[in-house]
Amino acid sequence: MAIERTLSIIKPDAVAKNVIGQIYSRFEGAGLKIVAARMTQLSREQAEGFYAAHKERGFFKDLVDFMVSGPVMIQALEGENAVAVHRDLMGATDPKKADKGTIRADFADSIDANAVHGSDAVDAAAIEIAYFFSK
Ligand code: RTP
Ligand code: MG
Repeated sequence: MAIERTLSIIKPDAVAKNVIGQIYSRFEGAGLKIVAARMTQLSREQAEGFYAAHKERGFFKDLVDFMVSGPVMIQALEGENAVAVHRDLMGATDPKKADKGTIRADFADSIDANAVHGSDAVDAAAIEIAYFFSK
């Protein structure tokens, strides 16, 4: 089994709902270790840069507007198969389609306000972790 790192963001909706601790408990319960963490308010430039891969998508402006709408909690998580373990904890992008018991099913309201971000691959995770944290 590979020890991986992944980048997690608790988005403004979930921070506003005061469920950071409940989400952290799920990470810890799944064997993911929080190896770096920072609460911050993203600037538009930071949010646009972070989601640059989605720049041409119709939802890009809504996504950036949402990500700068309030503070976010950003963390790097480490553990066996961390990328996939974290994606499984998150559930599907659209909370209406997310499995019961996932973070998005339990805490998210819509495909825009969907509680959490998680890297989708190990190489993307390395880039995303470096975007927010120094070595
Ligand atoms: P994330 O990057 O935030 O972890 O989410 P994801 O991988 O599950 O979804 P992704 O395709 O990377 O999309 C990034 C975020 O954009 C919003 N989105 N809106 N209206 C739409 O069709 C739509 N599709 C995606 C979501 O908030 C999603 O988390
Ligand atoms: Mg994504």
